[in-house]
Formats: sequence, structure tokens, C-alpha cells
Amino acid sequence: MMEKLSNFINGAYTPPETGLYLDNYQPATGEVYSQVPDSSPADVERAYSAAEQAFPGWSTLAAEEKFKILNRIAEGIDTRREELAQAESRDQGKPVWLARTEINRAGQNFRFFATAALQFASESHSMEDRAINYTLRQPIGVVGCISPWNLPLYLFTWKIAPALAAGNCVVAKPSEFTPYTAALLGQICNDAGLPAGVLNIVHGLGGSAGQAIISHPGIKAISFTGGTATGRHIASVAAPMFKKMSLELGGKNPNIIFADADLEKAISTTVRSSFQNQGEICLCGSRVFIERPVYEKVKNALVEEVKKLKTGNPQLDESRVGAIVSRQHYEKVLSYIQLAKDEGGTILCGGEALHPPGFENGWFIAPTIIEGLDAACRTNQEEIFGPVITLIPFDSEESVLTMANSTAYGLATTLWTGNLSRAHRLAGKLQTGIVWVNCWLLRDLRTPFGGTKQSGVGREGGWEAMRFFTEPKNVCIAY
Ligand code: TXE
Repeated sequence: MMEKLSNFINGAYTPPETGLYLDNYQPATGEVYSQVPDSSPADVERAYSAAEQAFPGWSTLAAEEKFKILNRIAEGIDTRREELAQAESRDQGKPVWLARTEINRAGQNFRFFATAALQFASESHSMEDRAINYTLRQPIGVVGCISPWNLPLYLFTWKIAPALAAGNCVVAKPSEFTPYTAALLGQICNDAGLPAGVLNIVHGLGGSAGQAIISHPGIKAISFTGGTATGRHIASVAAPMFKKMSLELGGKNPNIIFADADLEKAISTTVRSSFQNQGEICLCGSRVFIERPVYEKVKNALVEEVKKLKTGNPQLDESRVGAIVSRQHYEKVLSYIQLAKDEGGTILCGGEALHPPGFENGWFIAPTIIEGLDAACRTNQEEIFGPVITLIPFDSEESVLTMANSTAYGLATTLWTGNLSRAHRLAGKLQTGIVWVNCWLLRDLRTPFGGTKQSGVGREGGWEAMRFFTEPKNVCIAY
């Protein structure tokens, strides 16, 4: 019998009201291995009622009690790390070694925001001898968290943990492509003593379960990570209802390598920042700009290193690249490789689907490097979100800045240079929410995280997330 996942509502695993399920695929084999609830608005309504009822208790629970419970959830994730990592890899296609690091981060998310529950504070504004203003930061109520399929439990917990730490109750929906670890989280929350109804997890499609969350009049804030088109749709539904929104969307991130950089480090990190998680990370660098004098050298080294990357069985430590999350995404990435060829690009390595022995029907694509394309062409403007990068030479700081800023996106830049002044100068002018200088994906959870332009609105992380998930109220007291 095929395993059927359940929604997690009011502290209990609950089948969808309609009894309908969706097939859940294992990307490495291309086969269905479990089923996930195809929830309807009725399931979201049940989740909402449970959250609404739990809110008075949770929002007034002492900070220290919230801290203890959230910290126990972190410990529960740590304790079940191997089981969660195996589940994540099977469900998403990523190598198990990578899934282990992401499950660690899911635990850290809860631990980090558990302490935020203890430490969060607000301002006061004194008006000399006339009055004092102080700001109350109150929980919003019931909030919606919707997450994507690329870093499933990592991004799910990145939203849920601050929402709970700030005193809200949550209706959350993981991606229908990667529901499995979210389904295990319910049990971990019960074991940690999270009161019933504080966190409710509803599975299903964006257009039905997701739509019911974003359009629910009682759900006052939406935290979403996913594609830009979906983000635009969510804004069109939630903005007229005056919901608070945090949208973390796509990217087309520049990775800029100057001739004066530590090239060895730039090259080895670029291999990671291009192909980690099959390139399915919103922070992956997809346009690699290389200063002309070192273009051939960097290009040759990159091609040599990338050809060595093993793509295949996600169980093996030696597999650096796993399977693409879904058939539809696999076809989308392959169609972009075809587009790059049609636009006149030269494939330096990869450029094709792979069928590793034992996984012939899985959705694997060889890590692909392309050159010879103009910065303005579609391949260099649209998000591919797969194991595909382009190399583009540049001649000056001004020209690379113009090209880097030339897309509709603005999430993250990686900058490689040994020149401190240049690093500061460019960091100020790059139109992205994040600039990494001589590093990539070095994350301090206190820093503001998010993008500009079509990469989204709002910031997550640290106090930014705590502010998002609270409503400020000014109280003015005259003396
Ligand atoms: O994600 P969707 P898709 C990019 C990437 C990818 C593209 C599309 O380029 O190719 O987005 O991916 C839920 N109301 N990123 O279509 O649809 C959905 O169920 C409410 C970048 O697979 O955005 C899922 O839980 N919810 C990205 C979540 O939105 C809705 C990560 C994300 O899915 C909904 C993933 C609706 N009407 C893809 N429609 C990143 N920024 O990291 C869908 N959803």
C-alpha cells in the first residue's frame, strides 16, 4: 500500500475532507512513492479555526515557555536528523550529504528564533517632560506561511519559527512537490509539547489549498517564498485585503570575478555557488562575469572542475549533483538549454539530460556551462533555477555593474576582488538585497535576508522577521 501523508490540524494527523490525494514522486527514480493530501478550502478552514482557538493561549504564554517549546522542537529535529535528511533527499532529489546540512539548519532556525522570543524588545520615545511613547509589538493573530520545493524543511522552518516566536498561530503549506519532511514536523511539534492548533500544516496545490490561505479573511499576514509569477499573484489577492506580506521570489544572480581576486578560491566557490542543490537555490550565481584578462584561465579551470562533478545516486557521498525536483521543472531547465543554443550560445560542458545506471528514469541534468551569449538575451535575463550557468567577459567596473544590474531581479551578488575600495564601491551600487564579497552563502541568521525589484518585498531574518510577524502599536502617555 502506498503511504498516504496527512494534514496536521489541531495537533492531530487528519486526512483531507474530500479524501483526494496527489501523487508524490521520487525525482531520482521518476516513480510515485507516496501520496499527499489534495486539500480543499474546507481543510484550510479547519486549520484556521484550530489556529484561531489556540491564539489566546499561545500569544499570552510567557516568553520563557515559548522559548522552551521552540527549543525542544529544535532538539527534536536534531535527534531525527538522519531520518529527516533521508526523507528530504528522497522527496527532493538532492544528495543526502547536502540534505543533512539543511536539516541542521532547520534545527538552527528553531533554536535561533526560540532565543528571539526571549530577547525581542521594542523602542520608546521620550518627549522631554511632556510625555513618553512606547511601542507595543503584538502578535498579529493567525498567519500563513507558504514555502517552495528547493530547500523544503529549511525554508518551511525559516518562516514558521519566527511566526511562532512572535506569538502567532500558523496555517502553513509546504510545496506539493516536497511535502514529506513537513509532514514529519507535526509529530516533532507534538513531542516538544507545542499546544494543539498553534501550528497547522495543510498540504496540497497552490491553486486550491494555497489560494484558500492567501484569500482567507482571517489570515492577516502571508510569508511566501517561491516563484516571481506566484508572488505577483499572491500580492494581487492579498494586497487589496490589506494583509501584511513578505515575498521572497526568484533571482538571476551575478557572480563577478575580478582579475585581482584570489582566483583559486573564486573558482572553487563558483563551482558550489553554481551547482549546489542542482542550482535550485534562489541564491545560486547564474551569470558569471569574468574580467577579460583572466577569462580564459577561469573558464578553463571551471570547465575542468565541473566536468569532475558526479551527477547521480543521491545516496552516495561522491554524488555532488542530484536529480531535478520534478518532471515539469526538468523539462523547463532543458528547454532553457535549448534556448541558449538557439540564441547562439556555446555549450562548454554538460548541456544534456543524464541517465545514471540504476536511475535511468530519474530527472538528472549534467552541470552545464555556456558562453558566447549577450548579457541582454533571454538566457541571461530569465531565471532558469537549474544546473546551468553562463560565462560573460567584462572590461571595466562600470560595464560589469551595468550588466549585473540589467535584469528584473535583485536578490544576491557575489563579488570576488582583492581590492577593498572596489568591493565597498560596488557593494553600494549593486541593486541586490545581499552582496557577498569573497564568499557565498555565508549566513548569519541575524542579518536582513531578501531581494529588491522582482526578487521580492520585505526582509526575513533576525529582528526583521520578528518585526514582520508583529503589529507595532504606539502608546503615548502624557505626564
Ligand atoms: O513555484 P511556486 P514553482 C522559481 C523557479 C521556478 C519557478 C516556479 O524559477 O522555476 O519559481 O516554481 C505555492 N496561492 N522558484 O511554480 O508555484 C505552491 O504550492 C498560494 C524560486 O514550482 O511559486 C508552493 O507551496 N500559494 C524559489 C509555493 O507556492 C501558491 C523557489 C511555491 O511554488 C499559489 C521555488 C497560489 N495561487 C521556485 N500557487 C525561490 N525564491 O527560492 C502556488 N503556490
